[in-house]
Order: sequence, then C-alpha cells, then structure tokens
Amino acid sequence: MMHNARCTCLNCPAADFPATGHNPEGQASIRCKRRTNLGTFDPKTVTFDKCPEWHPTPHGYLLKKMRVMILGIDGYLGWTLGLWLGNLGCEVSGVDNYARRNWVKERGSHTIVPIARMTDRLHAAKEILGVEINFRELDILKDRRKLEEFIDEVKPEAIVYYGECPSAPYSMIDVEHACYVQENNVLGTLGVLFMMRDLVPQTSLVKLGTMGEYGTPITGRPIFEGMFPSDAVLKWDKREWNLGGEITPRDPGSFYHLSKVHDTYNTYKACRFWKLRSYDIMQGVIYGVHTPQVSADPRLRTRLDMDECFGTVINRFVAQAVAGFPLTMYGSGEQIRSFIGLEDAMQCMSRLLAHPPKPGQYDVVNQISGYYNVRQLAEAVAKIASKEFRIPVTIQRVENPRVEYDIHPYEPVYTKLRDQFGFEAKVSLEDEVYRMLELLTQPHIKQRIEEKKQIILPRTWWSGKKKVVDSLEVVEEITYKSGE
Ligand code: USQ
Repeated sequence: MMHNARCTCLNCPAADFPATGHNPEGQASIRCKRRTNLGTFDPKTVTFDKCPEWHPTPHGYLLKKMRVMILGIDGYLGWTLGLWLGNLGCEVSGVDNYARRNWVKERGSHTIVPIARMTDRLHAAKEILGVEINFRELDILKDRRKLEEFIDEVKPEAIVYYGECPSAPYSMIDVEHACYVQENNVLGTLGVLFMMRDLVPQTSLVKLGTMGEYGTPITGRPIFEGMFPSDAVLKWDKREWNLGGEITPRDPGSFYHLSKVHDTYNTYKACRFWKLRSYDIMQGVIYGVHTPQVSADPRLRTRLDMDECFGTVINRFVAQAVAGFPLTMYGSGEQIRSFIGLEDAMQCMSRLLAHPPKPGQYDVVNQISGYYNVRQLAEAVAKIASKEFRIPVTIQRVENPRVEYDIHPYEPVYTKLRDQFGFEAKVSLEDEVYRMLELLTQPHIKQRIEEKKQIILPRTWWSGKKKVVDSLEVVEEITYKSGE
C-alpha cells in the first residue's frame, strides 16, 4: 500500500474548511475546491486512494497537476526540484533573485558545472522535458508585495522554501555577512508565514532546515527528529517528567545554522497560532550532480560549487581531486556528519509533498541517508578517483578554521521518512562520486575548476582571524598503479 493511501481530505490542500472555527479534527463537513459537485461532506470519508484527484506515482498518490511553488528555484536544489516535480505532472511555479549566483561571484568563484541563464533554462525545460515553469524574479524579503501578488495569483497547494543563504562560512565572515544571512533567512521566512496565513492557509509549507541545527550533542543522546519521542523522560532532583512532543535542544555550529533554528521556532509557532501546516526538513549535507532531468541536457544542469563557502564537503573533495589539489580535510577529519545524495533528496521532497500535514500540524523529518566522518569521505573520493579514473590523489590535513567538535558521539534517528513516507535511499556514496568524476573530468569542466584553484583553501575563521589555513600533514597518498 502506498504511504499516503489512507490520508483523507484533512491532509488535502483542496479541502475547503468553513471559515468559522479552525477545528478541522472535529469538523463535520467540508467542501472540495476541485470537486464542487460533491457539496458538503465529512472530510474523513474520502481517502487519497479513492479520490480521482489523487493519482498514483512512484512516490505515492499525488494531487493531479498539484500547484507547487518553489521559493529559490534558481539554486542547486530549487532548479533540480522544479524539473523533478514538473516531470511528475505538478504545475510548478517559482521565484528567485539570483542571490546564489551573486554570492558565489562575490567570493571570487563560479559554478564549476556551467548553468544556463534562467530564460534559457525555462526554454530548455519546455523543449526537452515538456515542463513549463511559471517563474517570477523577485526577492522574498525585499519584494514582499510582489510575492504576495504571485501567491495570490497562483494559489499554490504547496510551498517549498529553499530561498535561504545556505552557507555556514559565509555567515561567519564578518558582522555584515552574519546580519545579512540572518535577516535574509529569518525575516524572509517570517514574511512568508504571514502571507500563508492571509492568502493560502490550507497550503503545506515544506521548509528546508538542517541537521546542523542539532549540532553534535556531546552527551551522546540520540538526535531525534525534531521533537522528543513519547517515552522520553527528564529526571532531576528525584523527580521525573515526560518530554514527549517537546522540541529537542539545538546546538547549531554557525550564525547560518542559527538562522535555521530561528526559522524552526517561527514555523512551529505559526502552525500553533494559525493552524498552518508544515514539514520542517532537517537535511544532511547534500552532494551529487544527477537526476534524470538535470542530466537530460547541458542547459538543464544544476550548479555545483567548490569554494569554501558554497561548496559542501563531498562536492569540494571531488572537484579538488579533478584539479590535482590535495583534499582539504579540516582538523582531525574525525568529525561526523549526515549526508544525502541529490536524487534521494528529491525523492524525499516528492514523498513529503504527496503526504501533506493536517491543519496545525508541524512535523520534523531528519532527511539523510547515512553518516560518515570526513576522513571516510576523503578516502572514498581518493579511492574512486585513483582506481577508476587514474587520478593520483593526496589527502591533506589542514588547520580547522571552524569551531566544532572533532571527536564526538553521533547517533541520528532517521526512520520517519522510511516508515511513514516510504522513502528508500537509491544513491550510494560510491556511485554518485563516480558519476561526479565522470562529469567533472570533462575538459570544459576541469578547466573551470582549474581556473578557480586559488579559492579552494579556506580563509574564513570562526575566530575572526584572517589568514589562509596552514597544512598539518599529508595523511595518505593514493595513486593508481596499473593492474590494481
Ligand atoms: N570540511 C572539511 N573540508 C572541507 C570542507 C568541509 O573537512 O574542505 C568539513 C567541515 O569541517 C565540516 C564538514 O566537513 O565538519 C561539513 O562541512 P560542509 O561545508 O560540507 O557542510 P556545512 O558547513 O555543515 O553546511 C552544509 C550546507 C548547509 C547545510 C549543512 C547540513 O552548506 O546549507 O545546512 O551542510 S549539516 O551539515 O547537516 O548541517
């Protein structure tokens, strides 16, 4: 049975609740905005598998031509998701102010996988995939009025919020960057929550948070999915309390990660205050270049960054290997993080969109497919590059410019996506690294990496110090020997 077969009109954004009293659980009758001929009826009597508006897809029943608006549709994830959802039959709309292109330019870098201008992207999506995306250029925070008009015009049935600055180092550069990241992220989200209250209260908000909100709890307690499970207990001074349902403590590692913690509370409270519905996704570090849609044509490719601010660790290591640059392992390399491949992240998103929360429901998922320490990642990249691509690779320990634990316990819980939404990871670290190497070793991309070699070493210190990191030791050199 599909994961959302038994969802009812209480989950459906097409259900029209009477304006009086938002008490949907006890609501005796609703109307359907799509099937007006039904008149009023009990929302619990129709399930997704019985409703002709919900059709089966590989990721669950999906509302036919579901109107999904992606905030931040020009980014690494936003563009990929737009094509992915369009391919599943969704009516995709999106906004962007090209901020990501500008931040990377500001850091002196460029996307190593070349990407087309938005107009060319949109044409190519239509021509190659038959996907039409309704795009508006605007700034979520500064053009609030324009975004309101767009939301009112499109009436999205789900909103995916990707439109934030995603970089920990960028937020640690100086006070201007820290303020900018928090203002852009926190106030941008707050504005959208108000818009949803006023314009589309039945729409679900799928909001991108981060596993980095939790940090790495040094007590070794499990990293639960946002809230404590029902049997968690706090013991103190010979007394005991049940913690079930309370938000777990957060210990974010940068001013960027802190902005996501503020978003968590704002979104959680908006669901409480106004019965909005939201999934807050604690996503692990993302990596990879492939989905069937972005790989379909060079004009459909999504960006890939390798600079210290916007390149995530696996993406950086693969680019470094291709450029013949030693892999920059910060500190001991023992620090552990959660990861998820690009295509798996897309699968999760479509499953969450197919299974909207009920009114007032705020829920958190840990969106990861596994966890590794940085040394394991460097070794995996080095092995595949040297054995399969005959590229000699050196792993180099450098001073860690960040303040983070290197030796720490780590036990993330990530069962909800699997058990409640039917998610099964398909991307293995090795396969995706191989795929990345295939793409990045193409001469025109290799050249783009080599052009920016000088921006690979980190120079943003959490302490505020201004200097390029010193190298500590060469850990290992892996070179291909023929016959190996
Ligand atoms: N690291 C290295 N060498 C490098 C780059 C990074 O050893 O060249 C290490 C860092 O010290 C860190 C780990 O790799 O311990 C991950 O760093 P990262 O830059 O890949 O990821 P992070 O700064 O944590 O942020 C990224 C995304 C962010 C997202 C987060 C998910 O940029 O948007 O929220 O991953 S998570 O890490 O789970 O918080």
